[in-house]
Amino acid sequence: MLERSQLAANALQALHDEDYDVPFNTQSLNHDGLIFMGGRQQTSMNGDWTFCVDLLDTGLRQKWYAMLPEAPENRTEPWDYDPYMGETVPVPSNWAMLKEKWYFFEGSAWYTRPLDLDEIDGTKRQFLRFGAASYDCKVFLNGEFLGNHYGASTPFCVELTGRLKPGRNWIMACVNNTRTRDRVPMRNTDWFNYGGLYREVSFFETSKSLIRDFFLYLVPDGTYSTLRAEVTVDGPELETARLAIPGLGVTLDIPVDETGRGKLEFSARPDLWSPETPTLYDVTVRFGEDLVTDRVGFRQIERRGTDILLNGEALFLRGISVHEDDARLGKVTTEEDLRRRFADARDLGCNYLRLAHYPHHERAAQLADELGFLLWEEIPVYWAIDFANPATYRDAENQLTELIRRDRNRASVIIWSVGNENPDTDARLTFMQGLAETCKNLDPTRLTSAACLVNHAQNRIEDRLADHIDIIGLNEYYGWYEENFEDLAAIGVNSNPDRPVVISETGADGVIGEKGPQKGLFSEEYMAEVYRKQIGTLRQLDYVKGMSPWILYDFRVERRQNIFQNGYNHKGLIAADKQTRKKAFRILSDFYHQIAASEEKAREAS
Ligand code: GCB
Repeated sequence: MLERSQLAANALQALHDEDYDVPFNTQSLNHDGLIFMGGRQQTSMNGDWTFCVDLLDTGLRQKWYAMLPEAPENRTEPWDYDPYMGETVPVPSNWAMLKEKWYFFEGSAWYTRPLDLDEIDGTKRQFLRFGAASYDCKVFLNGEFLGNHYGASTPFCVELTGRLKPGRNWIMACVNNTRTRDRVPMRNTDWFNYGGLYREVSFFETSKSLIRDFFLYLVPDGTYSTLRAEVTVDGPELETARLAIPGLGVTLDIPVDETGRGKLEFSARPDLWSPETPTLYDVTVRFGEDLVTDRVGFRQIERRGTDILLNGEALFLRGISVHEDDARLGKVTTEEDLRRRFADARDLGCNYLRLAHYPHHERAAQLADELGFLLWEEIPVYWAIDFANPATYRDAENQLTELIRRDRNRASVIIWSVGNENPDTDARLTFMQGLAETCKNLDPTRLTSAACLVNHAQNRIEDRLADHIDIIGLNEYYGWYEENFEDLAAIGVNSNPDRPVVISETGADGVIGEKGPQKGLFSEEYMAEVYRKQIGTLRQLDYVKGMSPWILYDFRVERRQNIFQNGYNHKGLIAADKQTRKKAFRILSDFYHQIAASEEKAREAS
């Protein structure tokens, strides 16, 4: 911590230092530091944190993080912010949702709170875990910088071992949501730039030896009879980790090598997980004193020609896209919100959701596992990205790795998507190919996809990326952005994909209530008509193996400001109140229920 006399000198120096942030942009908090969390006891760090927005980055320049707590009357130098007093905000939250004057704020904000510990157990290791911080988060403990994380939607851990003292410790986080060219996403998106610590923060302890990573899956060889377990451990050397799956009568030792990795394949015949029978097995792994648990489903997803098969059976993905957005809470996700989301998807007749355009709260995939929904998960390689910049690639690959490591035990997740509507350049191809390979290296049990491009002159699907992914995602807005609806039928005829196509987006804005027009663009009626026509055309294309129209709920976005939009994208089948269903809801639900009924009939007949 800074001595008092240093503060004034530091304040002057800070006025002229334009490289003040360089030492902090380390990205040292990344996938390497992630820890498998299943079943771990955690102390919640949610609740009130003192808070201050800091447009000019005065805090980093003046080193606010190094100030000691002091009563104002005892301070001997003037100060621009006291992290230990003043306004508080709840964590998790997005500052835009807390005060009108913070609504459009983009920049740094400081969060401070105490961590009180009676004593420090020297036989243990201590960590903080942040569920997500948007976008850049620099973490400090008792005035010391511990590292920085990039990426708005994936978790990260910070090790505190050896740095804590008995009694009061201070945690500080500087969270910055500035949109810059080298980030993922870049500067322009069609969703609101919610800043803040908007997912749970927790403190936890482990033994010296710990399980960092655990991946358990059905080997996708078509026999449905082999499971593979992979662990990564760290800490004092032990030779084995013990795996138990009581429901399968499995208790086995996984040998661990000197690098801390272990892998084991064994025979088992689990009941298979599917949306109709979402069977999950309780699993535990012990490594020394460290114990983690999970609930894991086993299934095989594959593509064969233009088919997508789940457990050997061809299926149609009856989906809907969804953002993480709430009129009152912003990007903060609650259990109630997630359960409503799945209930609405169920009413719609869905067996599948596209979680757009970034990793959603980890609870989403846990619930999908339990309730029986298939998921597309995605990282925000969205629109313009600085594809030629190695730093951008590092960021994207790290976010992808964090997402995969967080969710790869979730049977519900069947697709990793590596990008959305990016221009077809060589740099983009190399970038996205690299990401698709990363998916396969980290996870042999899922398909890859991306929202690909159409050659509008020739009216056919054409994207060099398509050769490097399993499913061609297609965002098409015929009847909305693309006026000539007949072109969709032409694309259908002119395209001859060798792999399945999933319509990852389609739709139209429909504004309801007094402000909504009665007819024409932005009317509920027009939107319904687009759905009718889309369904009429798409149902005839035999290589279209699923769809996730845009979108379940209306969502907030800065760039849409016409008199009907008012800062919202109104393509939701349900309005922003998450209650009022528009006419198009019924049209899609009739279609999906029909498909489900005929699949059911076929199943009964076979
Ligand atoms: C798209 C984007 C999505 C937008 C949507 C729209 O193609 O992928 O993020 O929100 O269109 O409504 O324009």
